[in-house]
Amino acid sequence: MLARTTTVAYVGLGSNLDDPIAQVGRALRELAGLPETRLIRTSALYRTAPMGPANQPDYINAVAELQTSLSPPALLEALQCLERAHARVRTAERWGPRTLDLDVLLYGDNVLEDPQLCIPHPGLAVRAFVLIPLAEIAPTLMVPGLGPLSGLLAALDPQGIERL
Ligand code: A4P
Ligand code: MG
Repeated sequence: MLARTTTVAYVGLGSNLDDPIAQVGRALRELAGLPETRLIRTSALYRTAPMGPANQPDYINAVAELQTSLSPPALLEALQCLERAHARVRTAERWGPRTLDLDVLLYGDNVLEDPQLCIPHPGLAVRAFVLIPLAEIAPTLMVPGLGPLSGLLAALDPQGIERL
């Protein structure tokens, strides 16, 4: 059998509604079940203060490392399918509460600038709730276009992030 090319991708998970710890735990198991994909590593869960509207519950965030032969759009589609299965209803409120948010943070060293799929994820460099769990599982990572993860992390305020 021919081996298919696989790429290491990182996915950010976030939830702040309907038992967020259970939502994220279930989503990690579901990532392990995606087609053409292996779940390589997962970070701990982190309780994080909300970015955006302050009148919403704290989030639970985590990051997963995948090895996948899904293309970037196919991976995004698979993640959105999982979001829908978690009864996520998109509202007009930017950065509002959600049962499950799955973001493609990185896909190998690819750089994509399509608004439908922007990689590295546009918020990556400035979000401690993404960089801290990412650094836990990939401390020596180079972020395409942005340099070493350790440098991004050093520039951030780690306040409001609690490792569970
Ligand atoms: N899209 C483009 N690039 C990507 C990518 N790399 N990964 C497009 C995933 N999606 C990507 O996403 C909107 C559109 O982005 C998608 O249709 C996709 O084609 P969405 O999930 O529907 O919308 P959203 O998540 O509500 O919007 P936004 O602005 O992306 O929100 P964020 O940035 O995800 O922020 N506070 C804490 N502490 N922890 C959090 O996890 N999350 C948010 C949401 C707010 N505050 C938070 C947290
Ligand atoms: Mg999202």
